[in-house]
Amino acid sequence: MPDSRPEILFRRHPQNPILTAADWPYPVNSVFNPGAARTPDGTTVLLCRVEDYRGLSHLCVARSANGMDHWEIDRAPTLLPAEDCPEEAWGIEDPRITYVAELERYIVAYTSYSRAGPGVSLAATRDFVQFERYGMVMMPENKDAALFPRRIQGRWALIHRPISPLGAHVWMAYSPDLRHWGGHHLVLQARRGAWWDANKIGLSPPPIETPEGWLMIYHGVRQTAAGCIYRVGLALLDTTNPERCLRRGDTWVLGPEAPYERHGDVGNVVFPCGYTLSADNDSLALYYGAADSCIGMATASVRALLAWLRRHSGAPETPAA
Ligand code: BMA
Repeated sequence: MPDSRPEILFRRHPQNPILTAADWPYPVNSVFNPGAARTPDGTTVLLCRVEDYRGLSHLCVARSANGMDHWEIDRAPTLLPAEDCPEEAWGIEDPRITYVAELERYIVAYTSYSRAGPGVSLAATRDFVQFERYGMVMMPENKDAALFPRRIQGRWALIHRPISPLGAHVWMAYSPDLRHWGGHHLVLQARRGAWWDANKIGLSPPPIETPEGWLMIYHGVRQTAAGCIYRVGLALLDTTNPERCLRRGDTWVLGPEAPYERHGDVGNVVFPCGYTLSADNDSLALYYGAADSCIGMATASVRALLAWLRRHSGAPETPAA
């Protein structure tokens, strides 16, 4: 049994929330769940989910030299749902960005909200201005996807979260060309019962490659009589076979505590979709949606997260498909 409050691994930026709807150059209801990347000149790019006054979302870029303030926000939506695309009829949401050196492109995995429910789509970009769409690659109901930054045993690998009769668990799929996907494999399951991650889990930002394996920051949902609570936990996946979970933390490591996380359009939600990593490969800036209303940032040390996982993981539950 954990003998104390969870250790503080993530430190919220003192100016949180770092971005809100009031910062936007055009009228929007809310800005949240941003994907993140750092471009070669050191600029932090956030690809933010922006919800308009119809309730539909699109994506909009905010750029900052230090990743904390003085954001330059595109004057108009950067990526709108495609007009001729029924898969995006109800908007596009929750982007995760992976830089793929082999392709010299960022691959964005995002939720396409179709009338049949949410699915996963991919798009490629070099500059966050022009995007090449690959279309929907995971049929509804599916979300919380991100591409690994390099091929695993010759194939592209994607983490995704289908809703299946088994529940809302984390899976992997593989592709030779980013367009055709298969080889689905269950990786990590929601824990059921009273656990903080009992009812649904899903990848948060893309997996982080470390000397010990792929560090996976994931969100867990617990349904309560008062609604859902979205919190964040850690797992470690094997480097060469990421279907294998090596460690899984027992407690959450970030949960809704600050007023902007507890109150908003959907209260009690922290929902990271992106991070940037400093040149030392240790200092992590995590960008997250707070209460489906605004954007927060929290910093952590990758080494400290790995050390915590070594101390705090029970045996990972073996997925039984
Ligand atoms: C999830 C996603 C997120 C959202 C969260 C809380 O299912 O749709 O976009 O932030 O719910 O509402």
